[in-house]
Amino acid sequence: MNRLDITVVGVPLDYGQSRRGVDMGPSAIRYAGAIKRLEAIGHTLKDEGDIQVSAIERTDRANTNLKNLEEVVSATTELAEKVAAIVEKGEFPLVLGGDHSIAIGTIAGLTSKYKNLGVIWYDAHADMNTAETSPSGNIHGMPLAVTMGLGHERLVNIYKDGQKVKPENIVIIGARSVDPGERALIKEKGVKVFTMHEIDRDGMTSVMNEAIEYLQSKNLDGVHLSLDLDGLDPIYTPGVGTPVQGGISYRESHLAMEMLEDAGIITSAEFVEVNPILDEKNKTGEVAVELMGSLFGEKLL
Ligand code: NNH
Ligand code: MN
Ligand code: MN
Ligand code: MN
Repeated sequence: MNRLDITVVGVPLDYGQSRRGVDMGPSAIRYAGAIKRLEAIGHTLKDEGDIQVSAIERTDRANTNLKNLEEVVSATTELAEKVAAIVEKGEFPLVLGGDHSIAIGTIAGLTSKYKNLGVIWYDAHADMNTAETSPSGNIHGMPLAVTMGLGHERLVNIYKDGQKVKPENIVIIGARSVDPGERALIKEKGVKVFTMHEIDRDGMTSVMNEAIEYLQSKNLDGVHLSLDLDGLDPIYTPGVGTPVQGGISYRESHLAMEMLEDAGIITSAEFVEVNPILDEKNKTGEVAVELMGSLFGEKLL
């Protein structure tokens, strides 16, 4: 891989879901050695520390069923500005979560540079709920809908008004827990989804080749990887808030990262939903860092 100037930003946000603790994700990932690991490959790393997130929940609730809307809006707005500044300098943003609602900010900020952005959503879930379809009110189940311009206006209009990514530029990999409203939206918008069924049936090699060819046919100027650690099977990544059995294996995930690296298409990345309180001795943080190694070009020989 080309040597990159990678800028790391942590987002200790856990207001996008109900289980506290994922705010410690950035620390866990740093503790597992992310910075040194990527430096050893030959990249130049700069760690900008964490976005400020209040540890105190606000009590002046907005009139909505979305949980902690104000906290999510303020953190993702700050993150979007930070990510925009990073890409404007020609650096590669690597964002550490925090729950998956942070993707709203990451992707919004990326649009300051990328006018036809692609997104790979590596996740057990589709994260395409809106306030109307959400079974939980948790904003971490909504970021992909928001990115397509659907959902609460406060979220949709972060950094810039409206849609940030075209539905046909999105690929979901690893889905196995999809809510009824999400299923309808996937069909209506024509989002490309590789569920566990396709991974089992065709194998990860075939799925990744197809995903990469699909994105390469879209004339994109960048591709963001949004990797939710719950995309993997919980036997490998137990430290996540909403584990779903029957997930992507550790080896398949390494292969997927290596194939993305070979294709050379990824221009930004985020690793989310690492919850050290639910984890077993930082196993999930360590898997995140190992996958970063493969994504950023670590070679065995
Ligand atoms: N689909 C459910 C919801 O919207 C669960 C989402 N949980 C996630 N998404 N971890 O990645 O509440
Ligand atoms: Mn997710
Ligand atoms: Mn998920
Ligand atoms: Mn490997």
